[in-house]
Amino acid sequence: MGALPPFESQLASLTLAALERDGGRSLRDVEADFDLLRRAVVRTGKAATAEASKASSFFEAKELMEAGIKSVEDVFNEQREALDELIQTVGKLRRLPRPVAGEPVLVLVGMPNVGKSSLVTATSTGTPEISNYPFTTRQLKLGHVIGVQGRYQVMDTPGLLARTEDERNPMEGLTLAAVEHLPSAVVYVMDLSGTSGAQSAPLLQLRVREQVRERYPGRPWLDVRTKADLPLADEVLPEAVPHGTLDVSVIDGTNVALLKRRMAQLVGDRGGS
Ligand SMILES: Nc1nc2c(ncn2[C@@H]2O[C@H](COP(=O)(O)OP(=O)(O)OP(=O)(O)O)[C@@H](O)[C@H]2O)c(=O)[nH]1
Ligand SMILES: [Mg+2]
Repeated sequence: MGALPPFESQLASLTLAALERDGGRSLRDVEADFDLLRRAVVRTGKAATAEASKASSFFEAKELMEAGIKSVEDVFNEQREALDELIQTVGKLRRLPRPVAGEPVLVLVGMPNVGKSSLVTATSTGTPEISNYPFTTRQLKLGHVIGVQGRYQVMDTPGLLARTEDERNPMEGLTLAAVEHLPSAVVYVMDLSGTSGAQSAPLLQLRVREQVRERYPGRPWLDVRTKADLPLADEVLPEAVPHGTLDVSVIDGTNVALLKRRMAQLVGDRGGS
């Protein structure tokens, strides 16, 4: 998979690992079986050609050729399962939803339960085609939006947790791979009301924001505080809220229209990064 672009390569690895986990065979084994089939076909063909070249008459050569073709067919049919299995595995990879090459991707990054998916629903023009990836119950979703300045894609990601890079699970890795490798802009989604659960406590969300921001300093970035219909949690001092954060609520509609415009601007204004 070395020939694939980095994001697609990571997507393929995750999917293959998931197929194996679900009782399928590894791509390496499927490829090894197919290689055995290929070698057997070539070997049989060569042997038949060598036999036919010894023929002393046209008719004998023709008979040997027909027998040779039959033996190649027999070898192929004996092991054709290996080819079917390879075709099936390739088909699964082909059907994976992939971001459209070159089209900007707006990645919603944030901790679990902070309101990322609600924002996607509230800001999408029409119904985005949401495609689910098969490797997890926590899905990475990709929707297409027709914005004022053209098409762009919205990636609704499962939450990032507060932990070091080496502790991250594959889904978190894929979210970050999207930010790193795709022509992306980041909407960092925070719920500072303290109602997203202990795992997504406001101060942890601010810490994860710093971590991701430092890692991708060049990405176009928008900070959004969701659930703005609720007050800030006691532990969050107003000055701790990042400068320029947009307060949004999907419950009372606060700044939803403005957010749509800011999102479109963000993908239109990628500065080639
Ligand atoms: N009060 C209030 N609740 C909200 C708002 N937006 C989302 N919620 C609630 O917050 C909860 C989580 O919202 P989701 O949009 O599923 O959050 P998420 O970040 O996609 O969650 P995961 O995908 O599980 O990480 C839901 O119960 C929503 O109803 C808001 O603006 N105000
Ligand atoms: Mg969600």
